[in-house]
Amino acid sequence: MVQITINKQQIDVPEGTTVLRAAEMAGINIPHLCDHKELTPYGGCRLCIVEVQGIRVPMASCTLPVSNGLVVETETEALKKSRQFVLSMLFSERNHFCPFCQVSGGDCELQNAAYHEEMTHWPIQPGWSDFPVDTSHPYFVLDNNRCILCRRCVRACAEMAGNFTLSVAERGAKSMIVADTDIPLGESTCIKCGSCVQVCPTGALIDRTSAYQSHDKNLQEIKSVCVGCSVGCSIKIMVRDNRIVRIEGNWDGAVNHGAMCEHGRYHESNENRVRITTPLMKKNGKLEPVSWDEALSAVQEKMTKEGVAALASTRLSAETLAAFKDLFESKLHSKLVTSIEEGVPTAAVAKFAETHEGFEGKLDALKTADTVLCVGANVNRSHMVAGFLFKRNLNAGVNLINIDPDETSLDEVARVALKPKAGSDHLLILALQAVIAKEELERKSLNIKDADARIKKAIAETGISEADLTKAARMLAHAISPMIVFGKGVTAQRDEKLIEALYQLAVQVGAVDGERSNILSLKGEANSQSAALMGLDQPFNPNGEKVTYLAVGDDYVSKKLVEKTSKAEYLVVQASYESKLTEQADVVLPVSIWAEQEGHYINLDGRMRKTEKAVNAPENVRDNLDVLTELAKRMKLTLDADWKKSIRERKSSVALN
Ligand SMILES: Nc1nc2c(c(=O)[nH]1)N[C@H]1C(S)=C(S)[C@@H](COP(=O)(O)OP(=O)(O)OC[C@H]3O[C@@H](n4cnc5c(=O)[nH]c(N)nc54)[C@H](O)[C@@H]3O)O[C@H]1N2
Ligand SMILES: Nc1nc2c(c(=O)[nH]1)N[C@H]1C(S)=C(S)[C@@H](COP(=O)(O)OP(=O)(O)OC[C@H]3O[C@@H](n4cnc5c(=O)[nH]c(N)nc54)[C@H](O)[C@@H]3O)O[C@H]1N2
Ligand code: SF4
Ligand code: SF4
Ligand code: SF4
Ligand code: FES
Ligand SMILES: [Mo]
Repeated sequence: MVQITINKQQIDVPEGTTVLRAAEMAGINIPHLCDHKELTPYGGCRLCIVEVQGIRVPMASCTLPVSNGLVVETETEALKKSRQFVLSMLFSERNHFCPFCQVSGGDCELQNAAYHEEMTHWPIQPGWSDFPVDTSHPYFVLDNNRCILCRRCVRACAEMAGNFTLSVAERGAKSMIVADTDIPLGESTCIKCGSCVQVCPTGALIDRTSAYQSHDKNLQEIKSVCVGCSVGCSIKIMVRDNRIVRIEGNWDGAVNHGAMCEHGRYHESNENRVRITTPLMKKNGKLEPVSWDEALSAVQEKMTKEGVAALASTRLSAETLAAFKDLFESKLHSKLVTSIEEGVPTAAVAKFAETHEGFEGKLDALKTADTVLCVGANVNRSHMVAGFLFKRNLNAGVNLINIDPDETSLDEVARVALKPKAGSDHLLILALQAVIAKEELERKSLNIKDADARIKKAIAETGISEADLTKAARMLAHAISPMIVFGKGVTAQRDEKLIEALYQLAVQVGAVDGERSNILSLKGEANSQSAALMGLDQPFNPNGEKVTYLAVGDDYVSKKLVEKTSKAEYLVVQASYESKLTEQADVVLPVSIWAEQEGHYINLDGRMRKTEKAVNAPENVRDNLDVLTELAKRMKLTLDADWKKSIRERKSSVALN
């Protein structure tokens, strides 16, 4: 700890803290623009200047590390004058005619800083010239005329998203934010995560969908968790008049620290499917609106008499999944009770966990890994924020080894891309182990006796050359902090032995060692892990049962599911949106979407968190859990499942916390 004095207040802060952050810890706000707590200090705007005893010139506090006995003043008359000058320069350089700007009036950090310094105008002639406005991006506009060159966006793109799309072109007053080699943003390598927009302190990066809709102070801010995938990013849902205006990453989120992906930030709030707003029943071959009473009576009558095959979405809350399991499995004794994922991303891992409880590690390990082995997981498409965690370090020398039969965009950033024949992963992993053993690079010996045979077999059957195999094996074995992640390319093989081989490889190279457990499967949807723990992971083959009950909620449905249920004798679909599935249903029960309900979720590395209700559902739409409870009640059944108990029925592959 280091002791410093800020505005006569003595405080103890950890070594390495900047004066700006130290002041913040003591509740003292030093005005700043280019600095952001989740980004590397840059020291460009000079607004954060402070007076340091013994030093003649003011110092930028955002790049000044604390040292013992440092005495700092943050609010003197001289500093105020200097800050007014700094701001005057910024305002006069480009077009800052605030009344025309969407962030003016509360959402602009530049304007707010000026008010803080009690400025009403700036005394310098504006001398701006025209800068380009880039409107080519689907989600935001870049207006360089409002840019103050703080480079927060450049740093966010690199340090949050690991995407390195943005940079500064030209020099001095002509400097400009550009994408790639100065091409339109909409045609660039941008992956549309929106991190740059979230950090921009001015109106230079403007969100298209929420522009001119309201100032932040008039928006309700509901802290919740994204249900876009199993990463489970912490979010803030910004709401006005029962409508989601915008979704932002929560800076305090333990998983994502503010970052989000396109799917979570934009898709989850900009829905274009058609909402179902009333119960429907098939009459003379056509779906017609009916009352809840009529719909539920019809369903209840069928379910009491006939066997039911039941399937639930893994986007539903743990409370709903537990009630679903209780109703169909415990109370109605249905033979087939499963989830929409059919255990494809989880069943093999859950099986392995029976003998290796809690063998999986935490996402955070990706942030410090020096070598990442990615097997059958396209983190450029699914679980994007998990990908961000190591892609940010690519420029710092992190090695990526990607194993995927298909060419994917992940190959572009991989040091080694192995393209084995689909389904040959087991042979390949065994061969990687063999090479590491043969070259005596093992951290822990696996006592491999058949190394040569393994290598020979893999070369013959996976299509991987000996040179590539050796290169990948050496890279992984030489890592100081290796991490293995795997996805559906692996788990869809439903082979517990393949999971075991990956685990052994992790042990062999020191990714798993004592407390360290740097191996992680990425799982599927938001509540993939809850469904797995409740044993909702059987393949869905509903032949034989008379009634099929699909609680899909607001999930997308695959063609496969539509086909599998096309011959159902009696099909009940509990859904929020119209689809081919609801078209073929006998009864459709309209239910709330993710933002209209609350409940618990377990993310891919075992974090248990609650999502909050942010908006009200349409009038005649009911909560997913309520529909199941009501159905049970009509059948004189009482649902008594406790989700916290239901998730303890099996050993978990990840530690729950
Ligand atoms: N944005 C977004 N995120 C999502 C989803 C979404 O729809 N959108 N969906 C969620 C869901 S439901 C799921 S299940 C997960 C899926 O997430 P992942 O588990 O990452 O699955 P995929 O993205 O399909 O990537 C699987 C990769 O495995 C490769 N592969 C196929 N066969 C083999 C093989 O035999 N061996 C190896 N090594 N690789 C193989 C495929 O080419 C593909 O690139 O993502 C979740 N996350
Ligand atoms: N054999 C086999 N069976 C499986 C799986 C498998 O890999 N193999 N996977 C299992 C898993 S993990 C799951 S989740 C299920 C369903 O998994 P899949 O069968 O893989 O279905 P999806 O591709 O996730 O999505 C269903 C449909 O919704 C559409 N869709 C998804 N997201 C969007 C979107 O954001 N916008 C629009 N407009 N359309 C979208 C897709 O185009 C697709 O047609 O199947 C499970 N069953
Ligand atoms: S949206 Fe994301 S990837 Fe695109 S420029 Fe902004 S930070 Fe970079
Ligand atoms: S676009 Fe915004 S975040 Fe980027 S440099 Fe300009 S003002 Fe800063
Ligand atoms: S990574 Fe997953 S949880 Fe995070 S924002 Fe994207 S979809 Fe949502
Ligand atoms: S905040 Fe310190 S120089 Fe910009
Ligand atoms: Mo999935």
